[in-house]
Amino acid sequence: TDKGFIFDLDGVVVDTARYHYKAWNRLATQLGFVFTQEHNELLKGVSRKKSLDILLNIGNITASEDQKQQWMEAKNQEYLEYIQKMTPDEILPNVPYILKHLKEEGHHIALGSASKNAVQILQKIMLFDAFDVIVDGTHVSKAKPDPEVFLKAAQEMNIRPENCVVFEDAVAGIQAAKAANMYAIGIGKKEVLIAADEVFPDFTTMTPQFLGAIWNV
Ligand code: B16
Ligand code: MG
Repeated sequence: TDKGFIFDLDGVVVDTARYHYKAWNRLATQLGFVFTQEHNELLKGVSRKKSLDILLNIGNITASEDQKQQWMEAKNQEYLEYIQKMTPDEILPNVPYILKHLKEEGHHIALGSASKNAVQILQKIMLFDAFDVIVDGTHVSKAKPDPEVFLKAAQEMNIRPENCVVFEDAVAGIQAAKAANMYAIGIGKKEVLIAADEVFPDFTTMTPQFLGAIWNV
């Protein structure tokens, strides 16, 4: 068909936010300040570099670019240790069913993630082959809320942006999807993802009927 479905990774396909949190939290502790779960919300969907800047801002810390690079590398090393241990059990509920359904309907399926570790994660959870196109943090120069990642995915699927649906858990990701002129489905809380066209708490309440009706309303 001429429809494309773009999935964010962290927070949509898997819950890696808790691993990001553990790794950032270790850094914050080393630097001598408290980094809460609420603070971690600000990092969702945001690039590694931007995440560090937000974290340092919370701790009121300034640092040289060299120092920041070192901290980012240390954080990522720890994060990689967590994701090495991931298994397909960590795929969020109903995601495989929705992917299978969309494929059976002949739709195009893409990954649109800010993460530079996306391919490794997909391999660990055995979902690498489920995506026709993968656009991640290694392919883009502008992070969400810039639409680059999603526009690139649409282009590679050869589908017009207005015929694409994006599944996103982050505010910055919903903004990126809307800036790309796509239909944005939020995964999370309505109060948080206010700019989304529709919000579901997770994939368990999303039906094939709903997805099929998006372009007929
Ligand atoms: P990495 P997504 C994003 O992935 C995460 O939500 C965000 O918390 C993280 O900082 C970013 O990836 C970069 O990740 O350090 O692995 O390159 O939600 O866009 O799939
Ligand atoms: Mg996300």
